[in-house]
Amino acid sequence: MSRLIVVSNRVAVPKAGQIMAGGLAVAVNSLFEDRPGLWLGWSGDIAQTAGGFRFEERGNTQFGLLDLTQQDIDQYYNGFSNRVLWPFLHYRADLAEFDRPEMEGYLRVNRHFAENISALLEPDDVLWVHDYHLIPLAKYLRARGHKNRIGFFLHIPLPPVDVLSALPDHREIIGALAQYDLVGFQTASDRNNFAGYLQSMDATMSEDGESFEIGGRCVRIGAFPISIETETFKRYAQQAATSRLIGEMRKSMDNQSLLIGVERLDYTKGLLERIDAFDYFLAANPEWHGRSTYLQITPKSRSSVPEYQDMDHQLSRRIGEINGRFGGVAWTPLRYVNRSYTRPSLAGLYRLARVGLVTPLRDGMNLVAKEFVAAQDPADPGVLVLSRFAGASAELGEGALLVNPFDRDAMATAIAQALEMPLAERQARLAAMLPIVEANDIYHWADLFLTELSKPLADTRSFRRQSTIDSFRRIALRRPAPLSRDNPVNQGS
Ligand code: GDG
Repeated sequence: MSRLIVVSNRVAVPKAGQIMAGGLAVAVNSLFEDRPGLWLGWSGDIAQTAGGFRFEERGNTQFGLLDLTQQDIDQYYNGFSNRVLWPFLHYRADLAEFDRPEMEGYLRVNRHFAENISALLEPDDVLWVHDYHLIPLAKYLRARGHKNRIGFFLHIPLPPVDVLSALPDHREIIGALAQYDLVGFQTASDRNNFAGYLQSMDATMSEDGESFEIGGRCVRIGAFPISIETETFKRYAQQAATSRLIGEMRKSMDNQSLLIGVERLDYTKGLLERIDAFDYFLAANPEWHGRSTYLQITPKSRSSVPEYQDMDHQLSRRIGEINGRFGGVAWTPLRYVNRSYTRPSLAGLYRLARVGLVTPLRDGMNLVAKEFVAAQDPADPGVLVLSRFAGASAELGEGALLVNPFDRDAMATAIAQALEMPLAERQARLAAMLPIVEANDIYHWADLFLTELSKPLADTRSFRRQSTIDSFRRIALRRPAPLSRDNPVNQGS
């Protein structure tokens, strides 16, 4: 069997006795149980000169870690990846701080990755590259003559061509995705945005609309909604009932209804907007004073970036105002916690909650939404209040209370509706969501992507150029089909 090489910006090497970090790490390790493989990425360390890979082994998995220089980190990671691509791809071109030397640094680090990977590559290795930090990697590997099967998965959204075309040098960055054999997105909408982008670059399209020919290469695109370790999460949530942390939390709640939010401090997550909505909710619903508590868990992230520091200050100030205005000696409406909890503890807290608040302004998928669903007790489930701009809404829209995170009044109303929702409706809503998260777990997701990546490429002789109007009509007319092993990609086909 051919070797699988996973490449991502950071690599999660588990420490002895540590619970696996979750998500991608769990999926990758499970893939390596069946086939030989390597996981490559930045070590997280800073060196005087950018180095080559050093290897470590844990169980079945071999990790290749590469150091970067301070300049690399400033330009490639903090600069172009986090200050340009992150806001742009989350539809926030207004927040991007484009700087050409930083873009050059981004390309340089990608070339450095490619040089070092090139030295390891066997002709039948299959590569799976992850996320926006490494978009041009395939281009540099192709330039070195590698014809390997290479797939890419974008964990964050992809906006429409109008937004993408405002990114300076977008052809060099976004256009480089066409060097992969398969590009996977979180939702059909992201996928369709990329189809629109390729067509704006005069690509020709296959009859089925799944593959494109551009610059003499064929690229296939598809939607592969990422998921979680559903069964593990369910088990954690059930077992947490007896844990000390959950016991203490329950005691401190004194029969109040718990609302919970869990996310990194990031402007895309809509935290300030949600806190405002909670303010509106408290103002409009005095009967819930003393009967509900909102717990917001927000481990700090990217704290060296000034925008994130500002957001932290604003958030702390708003929360202080709300607690000062509505709280009393025996009741704090909003508990704000900046530390990280273990996944079993998070699962227990989700299960304790009557309402899960997941209201990003824009999000690739949002795994918290799926974790909240998996953690619920079907006999007495909580309600998921979910932003329509989270990728997860494409799958969970039937059962969640969908909200527009820019509409504070409507969010406040949804919070009240969730708190007051009768048991039968809560159960029906969970029943609409849980089977989806059970059927498409993280293992299924990885399997679907790799199965698709191993398929033969389409024959480009039948491809034709379509007017943008024609192709958008075709894409818009597609009906979502249920996700299954037989129909792995293109929920919109
Ligand atoms: C990117 C995309 C996409 C949070 N606090 C703690 C903790 N977490 C865990 C959550 C969840 C994960 O972090 C966050 O995942 P999200 O999907 O919500 O968001 P991003 O970090 O922005 O991830 C996103 C994802 O990639 C996957 O493709 O869904 O759209 O932006 O698992 O539980 N985990 C622990 N303690 C915490 O305090 N252990």
